[in-house]
Amino acid sequence: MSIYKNRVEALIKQLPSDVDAALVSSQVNLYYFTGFDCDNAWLIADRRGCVYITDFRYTEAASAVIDFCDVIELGAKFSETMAAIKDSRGIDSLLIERSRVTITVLDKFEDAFAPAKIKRDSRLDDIIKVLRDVKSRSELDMIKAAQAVTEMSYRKILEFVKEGVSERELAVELEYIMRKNGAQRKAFDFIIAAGANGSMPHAVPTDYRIRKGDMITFDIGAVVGGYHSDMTRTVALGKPSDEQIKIYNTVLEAQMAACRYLTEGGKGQRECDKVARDIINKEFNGRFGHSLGHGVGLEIHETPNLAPRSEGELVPGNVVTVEPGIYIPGQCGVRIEDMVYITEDSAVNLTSIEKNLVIL
Ligand SMILES: [Mn+2]
Repeated sequence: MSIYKNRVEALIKQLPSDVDAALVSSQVNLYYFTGFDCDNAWLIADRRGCVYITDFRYTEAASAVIDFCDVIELGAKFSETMAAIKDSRGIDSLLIERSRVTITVLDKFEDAFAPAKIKRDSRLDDIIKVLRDVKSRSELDMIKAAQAVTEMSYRKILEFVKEGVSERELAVELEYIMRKNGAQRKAFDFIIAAGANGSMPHAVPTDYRIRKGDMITFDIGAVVGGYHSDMTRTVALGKPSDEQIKIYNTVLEAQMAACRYLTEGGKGQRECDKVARDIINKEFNGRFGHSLGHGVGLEIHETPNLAPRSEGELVPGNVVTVEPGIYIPGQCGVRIEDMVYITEDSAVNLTSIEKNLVIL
């Protein structure tokens, strides 16, 4: 597929002049550059092109998918295979993915490629990040497909929300529904938190049984074609208290204001976070303790971030979440999260589930 060849060429074009090659070894980035998912492979890209190395278990399948470079089978010794490639391509220095390589693996690379110099800086991570942050049309379509599965499944799971059902039962049922609706897998361990558990932003579903008067937060997502979706909704079972309604409407106001900032063409990452945070802090100071949003794509959490310390600007093609929350320890929590696609002078909300408080 030429999209993968184009991605590798974009990487090669950005190789710094003081290095001969890039060594991609993480599963997620190998998938990004080849379209082949493999947990034991390496892509070496230099100014002459690239070569993909994997072991016997995957060579046939990899060769069928990767049509723009040679697929080499790893020999009995990792270091011998790599040394032969280094010699034949004349590689004297190479970049690695600093943020993804363990010290054990680094030692293995240094041994296999000696005397070539392994550069330990983060330039390769930075190049790949910039490429991956901008979603192509086909990537956006995958994210939309993942969100469609999430929304279909969410509508279905609401039918199961009754007094006495546990968070865990809902989580298990939801995963089953999602898989039946076409999800490759769930995007992350669902957060389904009822009543007081809702005050923990990353609560793990428990055996707690839902009661009348609880608010229930669903933070859920699916994976389709390697791409993730991410959505949060909070609903009430039975009549909520005035305080719960006030908390909900404050989060909603903050969430919609941040979305409006983006649709009006705002690009500041810190500024977007601030729009939502200021609204919440006026009434519930300090109860919104995490950042506003994050990038979504081949991973559930990627750059760019919308946070108080973010420094950059969003660019067209970014997909970010907008997910403010209010958390009152021991009482309740509310979070509302949409995924938003950034365009030249606006933004498109990829989430279409109702945001006003739903009372079941
Ligand atoms: Mn999220």
